[in-house]
Amino acid sequence: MDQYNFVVCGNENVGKTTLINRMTTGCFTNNYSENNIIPLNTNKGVINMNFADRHNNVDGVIIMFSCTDISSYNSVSRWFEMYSKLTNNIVLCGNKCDVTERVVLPQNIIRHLQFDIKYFDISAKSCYNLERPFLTLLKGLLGDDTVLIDI
Ligand SMILES: Nc1nc2c(ncn2[C@@H]2O[C@H](COP(=O)(O)OP(=O)(O)OP(=O)(O)O)[C@@H](O)[C@H]2O)c(=O)[nH]1
Ligand SMILES: [Mg+2]
Repeated sequence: MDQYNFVVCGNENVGKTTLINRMTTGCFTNNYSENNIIPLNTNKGVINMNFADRHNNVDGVIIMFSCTDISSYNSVSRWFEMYSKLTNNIVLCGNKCDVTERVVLPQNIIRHLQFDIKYFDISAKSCYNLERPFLTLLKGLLGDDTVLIDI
Protein backbone atom coordinates (compact mmCIF):
# COMPACT_ATOMS: atom_id res chain seq x y z
CA MET A 1 0.00 0.00 0.00
CA ASP A 2 1.36 3.39 -0.90
CA GLN A 3 2.19 5.66 2.02
CA TYR A 4 3.33 9.27 1.87
CA ASN A 5 4.41 11.81 4.45
CA PHE A 6 2.56 15.04 5.08
CA VAL A 7 2.76 17.90 7.51
CA VAL A 8 0.04 20.18 8.81
CA CYS A 9 1.58 23.39 10.07
CA GLY A 10 0.32 26.70 11.38
CA ASN A 11 0.14 28.74 14.55
CA GLU A 12 -1.01 27.38 17.91
CA ASN A 13 -4.68 26.65 18.38
CA VAL A 14 -5.73 26.86 14.72
CA GLY A 15 -7.06 23.28 14.76
CA LYS A 16 -4.26 21.15 13.30
CA THR A 17 -4.68 18.23 15.71
CA THR A 18 -8.46 18.44 15.45
CA LEU A 19 -8.33 18.16 11.65
CA ILE A 20 -6.13 15.07 11.74
CA ASN A 21 -8.25 13.46 14.46
CA ARG A 22 -11.40 14.20 12.47
CA MET A 23 -9.87 12.55 9.42
CA THR A 24 -8.49 9.51 11.27
CA THR A 25 -11.32 8.83 13.73
CA GLY A 26 -14.31 10.82 12.52
CA CYS A 27 -14.47 12.50 15.92
CA PHE A 28 -14.22 16.20 16.79
CA THR A 29 -11.49 16.16 19.43
CA ASN A 30 -8.01 17.57 19.91
CA ASN A 31 -6.81 14.78 22.21
CA TYR A 32 -3.30 13.64 21.44
CA SER A 33 -3.34 10.62 19.19
CA GLU A 34 -0.57 8.31 18.04
CA ASN A 35 -2.39 7.37 14.89
CA ASN A 36 -1.88 10.05 12.31
CA ILE A 37 -2.39 7.89 9.26
CA ILE A 38 -5.32 8.78 7.07
CA PRO A 39 -6.19 6.00 4.65
CA LEU A 40 -7.91 7.47 1.62
CA ASN A 41 -9.90 5.39 -0.81
CA THR A 42 -9.15 6.70 -4.26
CA ASN A 43 -9.86 5.59 -7.77
CA LYS A 44 -6.10 4.80 -7.94
CA GLY A 45 -6.25 2.51 -4.88
CA VAL A 46 -5.86 3.13 -1.17
CA ILE A 47 -3.30 5.79 -0.31
CA ASN A 48 -2.13 6.29 3.27
CA MET A 49 -1.41 9.88 4.19
CA ASN A 50 0.89 9.89 7.20
CA PHE A 51 0.65 13.23 9.03
CA ALA A 52 3.27 14.32 11.55
CA ASP A 53 4.79 17.48 12.92
CA ARG A 54 7.90 16.77 10.95
CA HIS A 55 9.21 14.27 8.48
CA ASN A 56 12.56 13.80 6.82
CA ASN A 57 10.85 13.58 3.47
CA VAL A 58 7.79 15.72 3.03
CA ASP A 59 5.43 14.88 0.19
CA GLY A 60 3.01 17.70 0.92
CA VAL A 61 2.00 20.35 3.43
CA ILE A 62 -1.24 21.87 4.69
CA ILE A 63 -0.65 25.38 6.00
CA MET A 64 -3.51 26.20 8.34
CA PHE A 65 -4.69 29.41 9.90
CA SER A 66 -7.86 30.06 11.85
CA CYS A 67 -10.57 32.32 10.44
CA THR A 68 -11.02 33.52 14.03
CA ASP A 69 -7.38 34.57 14.55
CA ILE A 70 -5.85 37.32 12.42
CA SER A 71 -2.34 36.70 13.72
CA SER A 72 -2.50 33.12 12.50
CA TYR A 73 -3.30 34.47 9.03
CA ASN A 74 -0.45 36.95 9.27
CA SER A 75 1.93 34.04 9.98
CA VAL A 76 1.09 32.20 6.75
CA SER A 77 4.04 33.74 4.87
CA ARG A 78 6.43 32.52 7.51
CA TRP A 79 5.10 28.96 7.31
CA PHE A 80 5.22 29.08 3.53
CA GLU A 81 8.81 30.30 3.57
CA MET A 82 9.81 27.42 5.84
CA TYR A 83 8.04 24.60 3.99
CA SER A 84 8.42 25.73 0.40
CA LYS A 85 12.08 24.82 0.81
CA LEU A 86 11.01 21.19 1.26
CA THR A 87 8.20 20.77 -1.25
CA ASN A 88 6.07 22.72 -3.70
CA ASN A 89 3.04 20.55 -2.93
CA ILE A 90 1.38 22.99 -0.52
CA VAL A 91 -2.22 23.99 0.15
CA LEU A 92 -3.58 26.77 2.38
CA CYS A 93 -6.62 26.26 4.65
CA GLY A 94 -8.58 28.68 6.81
CA ASN A 95 -10.10 26.52 9.54
CA LYS A 96 -13.07 27.31 11.86
CA CYS A 97 -15.11 28.86 9.06
CA ASP A 98 -18.18 27.61 10.97
CA VAL A 99 -17.73 30.47 13.47
CA THR A 100 -20.18 33.24 12.63
CA GLU A 101 -18.02 36.02 14.04
CA ARG A 102 -15.07 35.20 11.82
CA VAL A 103 -12.41 37.90 11.64
CA VAL A 104 -10.43 36.75 8.59
CA LEU A 105 -12.94 37.42 5.83
CA PRO A 106 -12.94 35.60 2.49
CA GLN A 107 -12.29 38.78 0.50
CA ASN A 108 -9.18 39.47 2.58
CA ILE A 109 -7.58 36.07 2.01
CA ILE A 110 -4.98 36.64 -0.71
CA ARG A 111 -1.75 34.90 0.37
CA HIS A 112 -2.42 31.84 -1.79
CA LEU A 113 -2.49 34.06 -4.89
CA GLN A 114 0.96 35.40 -4.08
CA PHE A 115 2.32 31.88 -3.56
CA ASP A 116 0.32 30.29 -6.39
CA ILE A 117 -1.24 27.61 -4.19
CA LYS A 118 -4.87 26.65 -3.61
CA TYR A 119 -6.95 27.97 -0.74
CA PHE A 120 -9.97 26.42 1.02
CA ASP A 121 -12.22 27.59 3.83
CA ILE A 122 -12.62 24.50 6.02
CA SER A 123 -14.19 23.48 9.32
CA ALA A 124 -12.96 20.48 11.27
CA LYS A 125 -16.05 21.01 13.42
CA SER A 126 -18.77 20.98 10.76
CA CYS A 127 -16.64 18.94 8.30
CA TYR A 128 -17.06 21.66 5.67
CA ASN A 129 -14.74 21.14 2.66
CA LEU A 130 -12.50 18.69 4.53
CA GLU A 131 -11.78 16.51 1.52
CA ARG A 132 -10.65 19.41 -0.66
CA PRO A 133 -7.14 20.01 0.74
CA PHE A 134 -6.39 16.28 0.87
CA LEU A 135 -7.51 15.77 -2.70
CA THR A 136 -5.40 18.75 -3.81
CA LEU A 137 -2.32 17.28 -2.13
CA LEU A 138 -2.91 13.88 -3.70
CA LYS A 139 -3.29 15.40 -7.15
CA GLY A 140 -0.05 17.31 -6.64
CA LEU A 141 1.72 14.25 -5.30
CA LEU A 142 0.67 11.92 -8.10
CA GLY A 143 0.80 14.60 -10.79
CA ASP A 144 -2.62 13.36 -11.81
CA ASP A 145 -5.70 15.55 -12.02
CA THR A 146 -8.07 12.60 -12.42
CA VAL A 147 -7.72 11.38 -8.82
CA LEU A 148 -11.01 11.05 -6.96
CA ILE A 149 -11.47 10.26 -3.28
CA ASP A 150 -14.30 8.66 -1.42
CA ILE A 151 -14.55 9.86 2.21
N1 LIG B 1 -15.32 26.34 16.01
C1 LIG B 1 -14.31 25.53 15.67
N2 LIG B 1 -13.39 25.19 16.59
C2 LIG B 1 -12.39 24.36 16.20
C3 LIG B 1 -12.30 23.85 14.88
N3 LIG B 1 -11.19 23.08 14.81
C4 LIG B 1 -10.62 23.10 16.02
N4 LIG B 1 -11.33 23.87 16.87
C5 LIG B 1 -11.02 24.16 18.29
O1 LIG B 1 -9.81 24.92 18.34
C6 LIG B 1 -9.05 24.58 19.51
C7 LIG B 1 -7.64 24.22 19.11
O2 LIG B 1 -7.63 23.01 18.37
P1 LIG B 1 -6.31 22.11 18.23
O3 LIG B 1 -6.64 21.03 17.26
O4 LIG B 1 -5.80 21.72 19.56
O5 LIG B 1 -5.31 23.16 17.58
P2 LIG B 1 -3.76 22.92 17.20
O6 LIG B 1 -3.49 23.72 15.97
O7 LIG B 1 -3.47 21.46 17.13
O8 LIG B 1 -3.02 23.59 18.44
P3 LIG B 1 -1.50 23.32 18.96
O9 LIG B 1 -1.26 21.84 18.95
O10 LIG B 1 -1.48 23.92 20.32
O11 LIG B 1 -0.58 24.06 18.03
C8 LIG B 1 -9.82 23.43 20.18
O12 LIG B 1 -10.60 23.98 21.21
C9 LIG B 1 -10.71 22.89 19.08
O13 LIG B 1 -11.90 22.30 19.56
C10 LIG B 1 -13.32 24.23 13.94
O14 LIG B 1 -13.33 23.85 12.76
N5 LIG B 1 -14.28 25.07 14.39
MG1 LIG C 1 -2.06 20.26 18.16
